Amino acid sequence: MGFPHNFLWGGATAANQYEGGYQEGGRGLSCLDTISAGSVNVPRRITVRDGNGNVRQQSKYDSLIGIEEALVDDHLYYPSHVATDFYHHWKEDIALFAELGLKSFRMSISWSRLFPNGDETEANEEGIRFYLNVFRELGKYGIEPMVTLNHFDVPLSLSNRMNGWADRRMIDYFVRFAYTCFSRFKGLVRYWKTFNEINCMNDFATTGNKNDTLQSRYQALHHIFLASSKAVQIGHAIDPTNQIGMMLAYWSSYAYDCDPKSVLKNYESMHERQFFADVQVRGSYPSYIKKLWKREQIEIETEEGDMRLLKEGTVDFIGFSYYFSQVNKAGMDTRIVDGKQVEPLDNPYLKRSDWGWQIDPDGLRIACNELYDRYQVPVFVVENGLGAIDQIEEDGTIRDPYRIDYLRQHIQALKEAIEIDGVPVQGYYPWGCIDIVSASTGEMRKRYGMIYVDMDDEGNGTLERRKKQSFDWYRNVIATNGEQL
Ligand code: BGP
Repeated sequence: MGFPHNFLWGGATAANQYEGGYQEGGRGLSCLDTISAGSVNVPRRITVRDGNGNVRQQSKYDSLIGIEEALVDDHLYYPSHVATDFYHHWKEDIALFAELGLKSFRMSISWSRLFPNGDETEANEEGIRFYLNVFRELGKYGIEPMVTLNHFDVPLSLSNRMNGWADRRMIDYFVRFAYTCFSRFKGLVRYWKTFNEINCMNDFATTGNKNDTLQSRYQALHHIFLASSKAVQIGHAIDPTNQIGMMLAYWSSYAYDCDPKSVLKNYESMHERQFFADVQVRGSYPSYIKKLWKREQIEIETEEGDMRLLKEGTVDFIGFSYYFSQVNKAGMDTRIVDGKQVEPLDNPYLKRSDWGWQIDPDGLRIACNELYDRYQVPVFVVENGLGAIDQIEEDGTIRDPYRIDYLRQHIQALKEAIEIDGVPVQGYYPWGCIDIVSASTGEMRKRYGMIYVDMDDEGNGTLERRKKQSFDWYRNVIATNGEQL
């Protein structure tokens, strides 16, 4: 009963939102380094040089066609540059994770820290040393690293020179990067994921592709799928004990009413998520996507051996993020963009977070079941949490009962997925176990952590770390293996 004895109680982060040190240790720029902050209502902006040589900022939703390059303007503030500075605080932070009792810690590797321009033949040794230090320090405390090779983090040079993942040469560059990680960190890391939220990799920020046609997006995705499959094969060959997974942004979705048209719409909306796992777990392109390509006159350029590679390079597990659920109604455009529905439709049974995300713990249990029923591989919840504004009280404490409530209800739902439904969930990683920059808005005030970091939305702050009330609560959850929530 309850959680298995070897359950991985974790915490999750990503280099582009946490690491900082953007110009230190020989690191090159990544696409995200060119994107400044926004807010819940104002989209983040990219700094670009256009065909006439003018430097300006534009919304990340505007077309980048005709843009010569994306760049960094030294007068502007970019949240990824310092982020919450894991680069200089790793020892202190890992000690705090150990005190919290984490069994596992999820982080990502900055591609441009190991390969500053993305296509060098030798890795940057200073970058390798940084991650070796981190993994050894985690090992010292018995904390198992869960490493995402690529969390929305493409070297800028590859975007400016060859349009990122739209170019097939990216496969070889990524495979060299993956090979370097598997071989240099062998024995220190056993759990890997190839690409974060692969179903969200559809814009410049996440792929380096400045061409936003559907044709180009699916072509880039084909390259990403192949790169992932090759990385899985290489990772298994280097160390057969490696567990290498995919990572999906998941949300449960419901038909708003029993109008069969709404039910059908909901069913179709599930394909938008399943497509990615169908390729990465089952190993081939599903029929509904081939039909969609036909309708949209999309022709994917492939080479001989591509389909075999997809079949042979399937993943060992599914990691997924889960924050909210969604409802679909016939006749309404209910797509999800940056965590928000295009036409927000309230589910009358649920409340929304301050950032409009519909809170739904039972949806997590449903998600676990949907994924395991269809794919029959172990699942890991590698992101879950509540983005909220925290206040420091006069006595210096930070009380975050709202975050505790959210986590408690979701862990309870997870327990039911394991205990009642028999889903082999192997780990749970609250997102941003320490405060980090928000991906969608670039804000600091949208905090997820159990450890507060003194930093504001303009990049001012001492970076001092401070435990929140949720720190003690989660420590007890881990210590009792989820018995005391
Ligand atoms: C996921 C990403 C993370 C993360 C999280 C929370 O989409 O994998 O990088 O940030 O969502 O989103 P946000 O930071 O926008 O609140």
